[in-house]
Amino acid sequence: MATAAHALTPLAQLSRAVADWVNSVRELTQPHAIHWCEGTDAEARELTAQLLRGGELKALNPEYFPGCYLYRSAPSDVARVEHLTYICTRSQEDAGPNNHWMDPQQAHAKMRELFRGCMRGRTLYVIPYCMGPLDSPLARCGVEITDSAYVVLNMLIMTRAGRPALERIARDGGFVRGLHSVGELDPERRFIMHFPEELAIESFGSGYGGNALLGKKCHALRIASWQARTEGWLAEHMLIVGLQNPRGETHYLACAFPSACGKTNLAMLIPPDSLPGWRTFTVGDDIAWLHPGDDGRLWAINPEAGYFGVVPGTNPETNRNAYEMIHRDTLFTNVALTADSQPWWEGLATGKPVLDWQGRPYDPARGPAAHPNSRFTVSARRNPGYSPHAEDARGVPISALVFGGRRREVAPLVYEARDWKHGVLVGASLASETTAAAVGQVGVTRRDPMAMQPFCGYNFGDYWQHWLDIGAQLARAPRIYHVNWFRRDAHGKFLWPGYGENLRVLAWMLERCAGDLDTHGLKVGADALAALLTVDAALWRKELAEMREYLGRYGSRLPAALLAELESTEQRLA
Ligand code: OXD
Ligand code: MN
Repeated sequence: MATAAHALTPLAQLSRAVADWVNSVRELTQPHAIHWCEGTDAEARELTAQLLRGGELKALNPEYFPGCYLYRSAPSDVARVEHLTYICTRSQEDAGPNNHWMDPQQAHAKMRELFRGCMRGRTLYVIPYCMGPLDSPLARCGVEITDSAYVVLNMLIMTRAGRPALERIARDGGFVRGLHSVGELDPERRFIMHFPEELAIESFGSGYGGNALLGKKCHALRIASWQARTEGWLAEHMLIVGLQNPRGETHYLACAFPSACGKTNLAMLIPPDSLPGWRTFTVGDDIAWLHPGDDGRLWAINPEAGYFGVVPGTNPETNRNAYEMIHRDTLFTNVALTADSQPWWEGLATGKPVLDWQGRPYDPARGPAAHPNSRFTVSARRNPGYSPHAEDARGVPISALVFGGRRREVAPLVYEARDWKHGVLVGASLASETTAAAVGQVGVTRRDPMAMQPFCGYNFGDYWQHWLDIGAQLARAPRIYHVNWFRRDAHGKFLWPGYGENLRVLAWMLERCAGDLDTHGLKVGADALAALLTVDAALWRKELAEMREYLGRYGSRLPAALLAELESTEQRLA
């Protein structure tokens, strides 16, 4: 940096609004010190050293994993907690049947009691951050206050955090206020509250991922979805990937899948040898902010700057780029360890765990060595496939939107929606088997419209209407598809190889006018392919009946156009 540190305005003086808020939080929480995050590498090194001294971080084998650390969360704090996550709007109807709701005054009162004095003896960290490229008009800023240095380290990777973000806040004025404390990590005193009308988040009692890194799910999805409706855009649980065909043309796809259904792998997909001439580029792996452009197309930015990915299953075959990326400058949470301090997880062909994710001698009788929801946090810039347009201020133009769930049956490998309106119905019909990303039973099928069930900050009825309104503005709307990589045969075996081969399906979408799915060199039998593409009319009639029942829950908030779309689909199937 050209400017000497002493010449810089102290962070606490950059924005009056932020400083006033920090002061009021200081009075409430009573920390012994306040640290304003500059966002420099030196600061990250200092915080890392401090956590190493305190034993909260463990350095991994520097020969094979330079700059990598292991963090172990409390065993009762390993996933998002949807049952403790609330949307606090003045009217319960605005939160909708898709959210847990609490009256904002009651929620503030409850949280005030939890936060009162909770940072005694601790440091209060102020993290100004920007979601999206710092110079992008589509980006939005926030400030997270937390008492966890581990959270700070994650936020420094996952967002554009520090002085430049605070400078932007000082210029723009508005920011999302996120207050977080790990509290006592007591599941009985854990709440993740959102106040969309106030652009505020209050999270207490968890230090884990989406509950604590407030820029991610809390801000970039729940609060942003509300903000997006007010401002005329969409905040979605979607990866963004660029595909370059052998003719050298690049198209971008945004794909919505529920948690732990392979978004990170798809975002970093490497073309199989059987599809020569194709290249792929990652723009984002989890969240897309989509804006109608002046040219009638839909443009997308990735609000995040890093990946908070599920570790188990990551290997050179499933995701070579992620596998290589996480060998340097990566924060691991809840993985196992080998005898020579290398991280270990299920799905690795080499190495042997000696300590499990809780630091106990590994005993297979106690379950997997790495927690199924163990994570890596790594900067997007370390991705060898990072798109040269990922930092473009106006984003990238989207040619197709893809919805997908984890379904053993019903949903075929791929189908295309007839138009935008039908596509909204397809997205609204998304259902998927639950995974370890959230606390609760794994493997039960649940409705997960647009993969946003845990993340939409308002009534789904209003949200679908907003989708319909956005579509009406787009002269060149993306086509909409549905995929299912997870269909199984009668013996429970996956029918589709997935991973790199998924490119065939994406390529088909982009080249659809030109012909059939390219199956050249694909090791999938004709019968399996037929099974993958079947639409069983009886199963579908059942599916539509369930869908009608589900949509009915939204009562008067359900857009009439969506119901009409369902009815015409029913008629086509009859
Ligand atoms: C995530 C999730 O962590 O969706 O991305 O749970
Ligand atoms: Mn996600």
